[in-house]
Amino acid sequence: MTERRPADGDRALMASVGALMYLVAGAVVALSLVAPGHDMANPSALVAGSVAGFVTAAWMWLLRERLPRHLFHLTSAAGTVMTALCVYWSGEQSSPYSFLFLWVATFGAYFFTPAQVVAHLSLAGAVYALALVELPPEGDAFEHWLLTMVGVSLAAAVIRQLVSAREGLEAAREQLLAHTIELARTDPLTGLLNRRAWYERLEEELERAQRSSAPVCVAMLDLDYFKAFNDEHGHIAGDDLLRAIASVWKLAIRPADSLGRYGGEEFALVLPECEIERAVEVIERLRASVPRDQRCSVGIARWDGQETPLDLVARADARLYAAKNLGRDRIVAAPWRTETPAVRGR
Ligand code: GH3
Ligand code: MG
Ligand code: MG
Repeated sequence: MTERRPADGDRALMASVGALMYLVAGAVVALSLVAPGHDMANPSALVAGSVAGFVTAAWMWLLRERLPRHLFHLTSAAGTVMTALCVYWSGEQSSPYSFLFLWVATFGAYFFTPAQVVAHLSLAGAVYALALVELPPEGDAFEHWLLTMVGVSLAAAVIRQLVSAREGLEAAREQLLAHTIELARTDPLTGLLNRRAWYERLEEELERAQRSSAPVCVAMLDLDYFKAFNDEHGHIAGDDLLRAIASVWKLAIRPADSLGRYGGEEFALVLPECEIERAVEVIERLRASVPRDQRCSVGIARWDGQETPLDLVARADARLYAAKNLGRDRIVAAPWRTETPAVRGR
């Protein structure tokens, strides 16, 4: 059984609920003392018990999320012992104070693991039995004990069930959210990052490079005369080719590189910690691996350390169009500030 570990928010909730329970318990005992028709065996001890309840409530409320986790086991156990003492001080085996064991059971069922709840209920059963044994006999003490323990155990089981149901729903919701986010970031045809997700990755890489001063290159890759391929082989074959290119390229790059489908038959690649010479080598490898002898043109730009991601993409894009204008099936890459772009054909 994995133990649930409450975050600070949970601890604040635990402390608030615990404080409220102590407050109500203190008030119940105080009210029962002033209510007519009840002769308590030890009213001064009950007054002390009630005050202890108020003081504990105030203390838990004031410290809230600063209370260490293990302390809630202590406050629960203390509540259990106080409840048994109140039953004892009332002088009656049939004392209604025993319903305060419900507090301990419900608190534990909501915040603790099932094994811990069983431990707390066992403590309640033991100290309650002790209180009943020490009190003057009156009717069937065992029946009181049994009814109370069955009642509080059932309440704990119901709450535990509700908590499990809620946890199941939360897990399903988180899974759905993760799946939705994944879908929103993925290109449905190729499974690559879509344009938005790729652009976010580029922003992250540039932020990282800003800190490390490492070089970053961006390549825009566009298939040549792809319309003609579609016209000749059909759109389905075109889709198949796009998928095949995506999977071949994905295998050919490093895990740190980010490949995305930028548009119809246009891909984008971020190469972190990569100088332009090595980027050209990588792209040559990608171009050589395209199936069905499909050609492509590529523009590569190295980040100048200052320009925005959009400007960097625009620069790589301008070089892609230069490659198209120079006759396609080539790379145009020029190091930062170099006037004449380096041109590499097949
Ligand atoms: P260029 O060399 O100038 O890039 O020529 P091109 O034909 O590749 O470029 P153009 O922009 O004229 O046409 C792009 C083609 O890409 C047209 C379109 O049918 C095809 N295309 C875009 N997206 C998809 C897709 O998802 N599946 C298929 N099969 N084809 C696509
Ligand atoms: Mg094209
Ligand atoms: Mg295009």
